[in-house]
Amino acid sequence: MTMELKKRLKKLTSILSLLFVVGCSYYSMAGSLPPNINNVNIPLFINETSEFEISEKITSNIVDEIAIQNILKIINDEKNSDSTILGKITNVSDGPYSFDVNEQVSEYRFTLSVSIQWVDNISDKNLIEQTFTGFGTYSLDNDPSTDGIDNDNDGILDENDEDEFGDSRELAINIAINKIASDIVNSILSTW
Ligand SMILES: [Ca+2]
Ligand SMILES: [Ca+2]
Repeated sequence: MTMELKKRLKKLTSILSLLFVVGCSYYSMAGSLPPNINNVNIPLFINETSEFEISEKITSNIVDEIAIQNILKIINDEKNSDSTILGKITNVSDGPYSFDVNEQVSEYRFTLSVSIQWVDNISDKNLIEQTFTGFGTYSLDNDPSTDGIDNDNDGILDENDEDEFGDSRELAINIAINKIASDIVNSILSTW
């Protein structure tokens, strides 16, 4: 078996096991879903950082992730919603992360922190109150598909990883956002 084929199989296996875990948590826990919570309203997250357009990106990513997982109905009418997810982007850090032998920056890391409150609008209690952090790694000089960096930290590198392409900093931001969105959905799933 070639290395490339092995890597592809490894990736497929990890996707399948992820689906399995998500599937199990959905089916085994769906029975005890908080009975009064059937839908959620997700206003645009507050951005406390100077990173441009980050609230739009992360809010829509979380809305999409919840819709894809089909766990709660998303409604835009705040007054009639059973629950609300309030999000705040509390911190962005973006800078040198590692250096080569010549003390030149070899990797930059974009890190994003988002604090979330998932509020039960009937009891006014927080179902979740948690801060989530995600990061992506990138190089200023190279294309993510040839930079020798595992940008999304999934163990698959460069041309073997179909996720590593495009503008390097943009990719790192999207990786951080995707990680946070999927952690938030997992956190919601784990409450029932
Ligand atoms: Ca990777
Ligand atoms: Ca790469």
